[in-house]
This record gives sequence, structure tokens and C-alpha cells, in this order.
Amino acid sequence: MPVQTTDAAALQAYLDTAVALAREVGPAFTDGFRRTGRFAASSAFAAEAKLGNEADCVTAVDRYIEEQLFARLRKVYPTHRFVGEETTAESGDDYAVTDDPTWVVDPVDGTNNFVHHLPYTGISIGLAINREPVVGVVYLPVLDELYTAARGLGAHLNGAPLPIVRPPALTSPTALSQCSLIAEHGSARSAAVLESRLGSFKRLLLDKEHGGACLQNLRVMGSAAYDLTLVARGAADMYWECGPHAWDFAAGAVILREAGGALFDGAGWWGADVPEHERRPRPFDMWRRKLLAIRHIPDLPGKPGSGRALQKQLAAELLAVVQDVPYPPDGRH
Ligand code: LIP
Repeated sequence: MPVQTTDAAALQAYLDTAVALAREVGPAFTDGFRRTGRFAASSAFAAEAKLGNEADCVTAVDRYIEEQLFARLRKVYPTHRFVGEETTAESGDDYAVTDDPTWVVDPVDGTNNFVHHLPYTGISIGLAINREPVVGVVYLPVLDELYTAARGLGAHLNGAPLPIVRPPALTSPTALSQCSLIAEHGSARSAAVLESRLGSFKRLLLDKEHGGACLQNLRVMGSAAYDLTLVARGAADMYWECGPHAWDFAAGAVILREAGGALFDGAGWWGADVPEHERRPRPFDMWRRKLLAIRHIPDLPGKPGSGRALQKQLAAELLAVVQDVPYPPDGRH
């Protein structure tokens, strides 16, 4: 098995490259969003439905930015591998997941927001080594928010360390009912998927008298990458979703972890035949398309490790309420 360099200097160099490229393609992204410049001819812009599903769309901007990013990355790292939403999805998802350095890119995450002029949409550039995401850049050009992180080097928003809100202002929720959760509707719209997902939402929101978790609030923002940055900055307590792909999660996962957040497999146990003693949050695997993210929770005074314990407790509480939606994993393993 090849030895991959993941020392701080190597990771910083990868991060610098990713930041420079995100900034470079940013103007094309805003041109697309505003239908100006290179994307002024609106006829060239139409959102196309992938696989006949209008909820899962792609535009000329997605394709253009992915091409630009991969062309530049290939020049700098000719031996690396590349997985991108547009090239990969359009080639039928048939790629091998290996230990090699692999750039995992979503040129426009939140394409639906992009098409509808909602600025919660951005470029997501992740680098995985040994199958684990280690570098992440999420750039929201319209809002000019640049989130950056590399393993062991911290996470930043426009250069300021994350989470933005810190103790003592950052308090600790001690139960699911005190949490704000981000979730998504996703693009799969079959009756079975909707029933499962809406059932989870209902149990999460329902008051306690009727057996629900009575979550403080549930928000749908429309972009997995952005959702992860919101949890990383401390603007939401949790994000849960089954269905997105590695290119939606890769960069945001690094940013969240480096901001002190915790990631778990989002599959959940509702209705599954899992014995009670096995009911613990499983580790996150970005190729499995299921994620639960919990924000940084500070330790209680004099209790080191209590923040991590609370993250696990909240994850367990949430996973006991939601229902898994089965999806095949990304890539060949
Ligand atoms: C989107 C994700 C979102 C999910 C959507 C879609 P896209 O990515 O960010 O979380 O709910 O179905 O996968 O397609 O806009 O890059």
C-alpha cells in the first residue's frame, strides 16, 4: 500500500492550492448566479433535470466550474485521482475508491438554490487521502464566505477561527429538545423515501405529549456543504441527512471536525433490528451517503471530555428517532 504524506506542510500546501482555485473560479460562479458575463446568454443557462428528475438539476455553470477545477488540479497533481459531481454522476458513478489522494469536488453545491437565486450555494473542494477527507474548502462566492480546513490545522471562516461563537456564549444543549437541527428534503421523491423522511421529521418535531422529540427547530437550507459549515460555525446544533454523495460531504466534513464538531453515520436505528446494546452512533464514512453532524460543545467546568460525551449522547438521541433511508454507497470499494 503506498504511503501517503499527510504531514502538516503537505496538507497546508494542498489547502493553499484548493483556496487559490476556489477564488479563481468564484467570478464564474457569481456570473452564473447573476446571469452576467460569460453566463449572460440565458438560453445557455437552463437547468437540466438529471435522470428526468427536476428536483436533481445541473446547469452549464456546474459543468464549466468542474472542468476548470479538474484541469487545474490535474496540472498540479497529475498522479492524483478525481471524483466530481458532474463528471462522475454522468459517467454512471463507476469509479474505484482507493487510498490514493483523491480530489472530491462539487462545483455547485445547492444547485437548486443557485437556480432560484438563493445565495446559500457554493463550491466544495475536498481532498481524501487513505479514503478519509483531510482538506476542505467550501466557498460561497455570492456571500463571500470562504470556509477552509485541513486535518490538524484548524478550521476558518475568512481567516477567523471556527466556531465563530465560543464559550461562554456557546452554551451546551443537554437534550435533543433544546437543539436546532438542519435537515434536507433531498432529490429522491419516491413515496417510500418521502414517507420515511417526513416520518422522521414528524417524530422530531412532534410534542412530547404525543411521543415526539419536540426539537426546538428544524431548518432546510438546501446545500449539504453549507449545512456543515453552519454547524461548524455554531449557527446550528446538528445536521442530519441520508442521500447526498461524497462530493457534498468531503470538504464540509473536514471543516466541521476541525471546528471541534463530531460526525457520525446518519443511518439511524428506527425500525431496524438492532439489539439495544449495539445502539451506539457508528463512525461517519463519507462514501456511505449518511451523515449526522454535531457542533462543538464545550466541556463543563472541571469536566474534561464532557463535551464529547454530550455530542455522543445527542447523536444517540437523534438516531433513535430518525429512520434510515437506504442508498447504495458511492464508488467501488
Ligand atoms: C444537494 C445537496 C443537498 C441534498 C440535495 C442535493 P447538489 O447537492 O447539497 O444536501 O439534499 O438533494 O444532493 O445536487 O445541489 O450539488
